[in-house]
Amino acid sequence: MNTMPAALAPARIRTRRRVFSLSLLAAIVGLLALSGVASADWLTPESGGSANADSIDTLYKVILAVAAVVFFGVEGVLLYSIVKFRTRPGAVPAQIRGNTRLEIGWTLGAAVILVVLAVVTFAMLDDIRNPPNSDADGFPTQRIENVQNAAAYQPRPPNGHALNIEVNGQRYAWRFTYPDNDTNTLNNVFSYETMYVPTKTTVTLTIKAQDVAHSWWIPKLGGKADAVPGHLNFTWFKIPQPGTFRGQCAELCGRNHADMVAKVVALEPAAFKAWMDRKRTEIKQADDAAAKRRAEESRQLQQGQSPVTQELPGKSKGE
Ligand SMILES: [Cu+2]
Repeated sequence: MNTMPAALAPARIRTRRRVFSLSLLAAIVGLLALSGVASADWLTPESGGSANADSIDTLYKVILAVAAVVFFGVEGVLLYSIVKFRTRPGAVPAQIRGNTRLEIGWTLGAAVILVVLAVVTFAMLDDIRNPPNSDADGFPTQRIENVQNAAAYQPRPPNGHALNIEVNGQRYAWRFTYPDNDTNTLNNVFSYETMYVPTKTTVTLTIKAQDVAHSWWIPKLGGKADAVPGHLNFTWFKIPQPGTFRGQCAELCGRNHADMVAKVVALEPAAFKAWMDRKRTEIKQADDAAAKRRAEESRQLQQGQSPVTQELPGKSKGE
């Protein structure tokens, strides 16, 4: 007896199959084409700059591998069943209802996979979130709690020492302020766009925003950290070799968001010290020149003359 309803006539099934195949193909092509730059390291997060980025990449690959096994297993059984048990004129399939052993099996299987992934994730999370100590031959650093721009509750290495740099997101640039040993916050070494850091040294970042929400993101140096006005956020990296790492504000922050790039340049500790010393001298010269000019202007005002604005000598070339 043929009980097949008219809706499942062979011609309709062929059309549906064709629509399904074409949709699947379009979805795959679209996914690959549109992901573009967002796909970064093509399939997995970028790594190779800092240990936390490497751990994120490894964790991603472990989960991707497990997910791939599940995906191809399920899709394989699905495709096999579609072909093997497809409708044939006059054929009536076996009328089955439920299979307790199978159902318990795949429920337990899914639970075991989730538990394994949770255990692996929590085991690796520690390496991702918490900074390690600097190497013995790294740049000498202070205890984080003694640094002006650090927060008491931010994650720190076991020995408490790190180079803590303040990252301030502002439309449309990043400002980096380096720690020093006095309480005056106006004479610190700073730079824009390019952050110079020493190799083999744990660098902790205190991230904030001046105006709107931004997001600090140097892919090879770890995950994104939001820069939110009125809120402090933290991340860290430790770079073993000298190199340059590029990134980009990852939060749409306004018209020139695309120009809000960032670069981290890792130098050997001695070269980093030389850079710090040079910047400190430049800033000191500029401050002294400005103080001199202010004094000269107030002297001229007192004498009833109109102050003459002059070009600042020794002005720091912004980097
Ligand atoms: Cu931004």
